[in-house]
Amino acid sequence: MAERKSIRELTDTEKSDFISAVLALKAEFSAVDGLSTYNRYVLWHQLAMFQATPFGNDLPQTRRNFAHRGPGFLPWHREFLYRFERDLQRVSGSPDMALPYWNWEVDGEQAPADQPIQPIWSLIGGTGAEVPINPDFSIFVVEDGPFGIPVSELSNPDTFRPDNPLLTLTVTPQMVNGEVRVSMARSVLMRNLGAGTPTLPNIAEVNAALAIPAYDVSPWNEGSDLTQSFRNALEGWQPGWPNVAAGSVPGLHNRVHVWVGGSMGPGTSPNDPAFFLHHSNVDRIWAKWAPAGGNPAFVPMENGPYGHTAQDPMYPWDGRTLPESVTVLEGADPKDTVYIEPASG
Ligand SMILES: [Cu+2]
Repeated sequence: MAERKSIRELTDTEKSDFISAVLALKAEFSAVDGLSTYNRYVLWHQLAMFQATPFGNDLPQTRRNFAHRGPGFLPWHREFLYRFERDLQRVSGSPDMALPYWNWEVDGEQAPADQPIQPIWSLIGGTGAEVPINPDFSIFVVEDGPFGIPVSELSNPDTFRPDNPLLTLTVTPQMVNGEVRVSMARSVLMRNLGAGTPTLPNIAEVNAALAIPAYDVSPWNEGSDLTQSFRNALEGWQPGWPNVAAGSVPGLHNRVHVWVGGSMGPGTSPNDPAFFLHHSNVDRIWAKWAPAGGNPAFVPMENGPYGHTAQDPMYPWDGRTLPESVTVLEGADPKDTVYIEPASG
């Protein structure tokens, strides 16, 4: 059983065990292709995000892909986290180790200037240091915490040896004759907290999503009606919702990615361990949601987009890309996950 707790409520031992297990996955390199177990999650997320469904040869920038912009968004990430958590348990030798969750809606109640100094950032390192690349462009390199690399080390060639577990993965996929080709490179963890959008979602916004009676609705994409699509509200493709006055800010889950910035922006966002803590909270919100008005817990049961319909296998666990097969409904199953709500707030 995996009892997922708020990062605010972990004991010091639970914190250090969790960080050690993540570092162990980053340091566990495949003898076949040199990828670490951790970076393989980065690769699969990027490849799932790169492929449009229904299939197409162009980048699915504004289209449903195998893991986002459709009803499969929540089941896909639930399966992804479940597998990551099993790997944490394996490397740590602790069968009860659980992924913590970052309840960012509590941080979203703080003044914007205080949001980047909440407990998560003392656990996994904070915002990055500015490194100008040219007069118009800077990167923000995380220097502190267990996953940081000091800027002074960036000029040291040893830093970029492929066996440095702290290096992040850059993945550039391309469609060549209907097949995905991938080139990979190494980078460092980057964050620019609060720069992309000034505040995290707050409790009222989460509650507004929880009040939506149905799981999802046709056309099963980023345009699904927010009075009928809990999934779309939580994923966050409709700017400003539920505060129309907020204008162009992205919605709940998406806003957290944008607010963290840096490595959390592109399809390789699992590079930042914040990804797993963020998605654990997204999954917790889903676990709290209950359909109302006689709506089923998951739709569509049939005739929906491939990879997003109940009995479809999910990429890459489709029996072809990887040998195992996991359907959307199997992904949606909470399995042994239990969320422990914080004692206060
Ligand atoms: Cu994702």
